Amino acid sequence: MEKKWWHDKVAYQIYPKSFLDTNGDGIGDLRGIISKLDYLKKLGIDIIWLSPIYKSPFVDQGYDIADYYAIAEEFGTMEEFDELLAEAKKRDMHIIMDLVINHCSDKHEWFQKALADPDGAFADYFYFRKGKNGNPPSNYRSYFGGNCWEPVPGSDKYYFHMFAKEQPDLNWENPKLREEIYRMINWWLDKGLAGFRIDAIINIKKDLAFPDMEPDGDDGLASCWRMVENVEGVDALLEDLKNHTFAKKDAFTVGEVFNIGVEDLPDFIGENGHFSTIFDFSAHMLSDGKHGWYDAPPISFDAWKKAITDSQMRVQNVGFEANIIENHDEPRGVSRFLPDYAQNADGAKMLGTVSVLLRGIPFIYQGQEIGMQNARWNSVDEFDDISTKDQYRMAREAGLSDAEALAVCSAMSRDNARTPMQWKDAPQAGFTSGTPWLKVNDNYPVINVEKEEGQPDSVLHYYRKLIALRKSGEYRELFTYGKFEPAYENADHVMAYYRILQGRRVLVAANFGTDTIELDWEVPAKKVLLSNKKRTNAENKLILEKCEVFVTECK
Ligand code: TEU
Ligand code: CA
Repeated sequence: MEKKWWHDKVAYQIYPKSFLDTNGDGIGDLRGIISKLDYLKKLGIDIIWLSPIYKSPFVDQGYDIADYYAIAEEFGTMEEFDELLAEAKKRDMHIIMDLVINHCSDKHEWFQKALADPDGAFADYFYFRKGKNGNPPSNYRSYFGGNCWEPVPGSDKYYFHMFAKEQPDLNWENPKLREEIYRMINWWLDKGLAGFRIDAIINIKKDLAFPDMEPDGDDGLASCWRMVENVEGVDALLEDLKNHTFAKKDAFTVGEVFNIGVEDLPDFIGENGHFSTIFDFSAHMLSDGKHGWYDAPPISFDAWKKAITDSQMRVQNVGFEANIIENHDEPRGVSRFLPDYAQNADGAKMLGTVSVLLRGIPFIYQGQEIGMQNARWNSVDEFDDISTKDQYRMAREAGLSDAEALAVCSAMSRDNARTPMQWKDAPQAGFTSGTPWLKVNDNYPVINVEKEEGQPDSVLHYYRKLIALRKSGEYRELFTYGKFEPAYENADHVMAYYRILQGRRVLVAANFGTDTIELDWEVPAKKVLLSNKKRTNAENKLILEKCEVFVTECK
């Protein structure tokens, strides 16, 4: 396999709006990010992914872009962005941006021009279609609820949007549109960007006949993503995109791709795949409800273990996936994947170890490194997220009480990950001197960076050691290229695996249960490399206390 510059890197996702506010307006900003580069460097981060910072009306928190060439005023200026790039480079760190090109904002100049002339050239940057017998062109439900087709005022046409109605989908069949997008991508790469995280990219290929589909809800609509699943031809678009942009710059790209079949993996992340890597969402998809969050199934330990193990086995002969336990669309991993008794510092370390040492590119989401958890939500009015509001409405329509719908949203809301970063035990967790745009998690006096800096056994100190181990001279190659092999597969409550390279073997073993576990070694251990319980010696047996994880080199 040809080695790539990004194979052995560790990435960190920043959600700029909630990271650090330096001017008291309650919104995180670029200055805040610049001031924390040393913090991230010390953590061991190489690549920083910024969620969107482009000019936007923020209907979907910047995933609705009004100008691809401008920085949102809320976050700062282009000069500050250039400074961020330069400061990152000085520290040998790479910046990647979010690339949201399936759709733009309805405030984008292209869409405004399309509205002004629904039969003109700019309408063809989007999907403008006539209705059918007084109805929209098809019966698709958007991701955020309601029909995907919105009437174009003053015309008999509708425009298509898979997300909010303020996020019209871009017409990738139009070569003019593609050219504009490629020019924009190259403009950012020329500035010195290392690459992109690419949003909702599988959605760019539509079935241009927009056929009606069998409804899958009481609203008579069918989930729009089923149309995307049924259509062929996305590969050609993705290759065109890559060849006109990323390939020429050796850029690192991570695709947000759901639901591709194992047979498609080589096309996506093989040696000459469309992307460098794609996120592994297999554990997260375990809580996909049939209709929404209100019927999301709980995740059992065994299902979680199987999802991760299967995914590692599937991917390792093809390429690299990007491993996450959470991101800005998902609840906090500690609250979601750990049983109640493990939702503490030991559990956070255990989950982090299992995730970061998998084969693939680890992505750490802001606050994960201090063990941040879901917030307690007292009323639906406390949520800001467009998707959460829609899910609350759906839950109520399905017959859940206010309290039940609130409980569902509290468990699944995207705002759980978007509460401000907890820097210290000070008003608003040290995130802002003003009023934060979204409330701070009540647990900030206990979980915060400053406090954990002062505690040698904190989650933060542990994450530093964990990443340092992964990147250490002695183990870097093994953790990057070593094969993944499941270990102690039949032991209840145990998640364990080996990483193996050229006859060397490291074991990662964790006990997610409540009782101490004693097992005969499959392969005896010789040296403990990392432990969340201060274990330094390998015993005669494999012994794991409740919530214990350790990493050992085997004989
Ligand atoms: O997410 C795409 C996506 O499929 C998610 O919308 C998912 O269905 C949703 O989060 C469930 O609540 C990307 C971004 O990560 C997300 O933040 C954006 O809202 C979305 O695209 C639209 O740009
Ligand atoms: Ca600010």
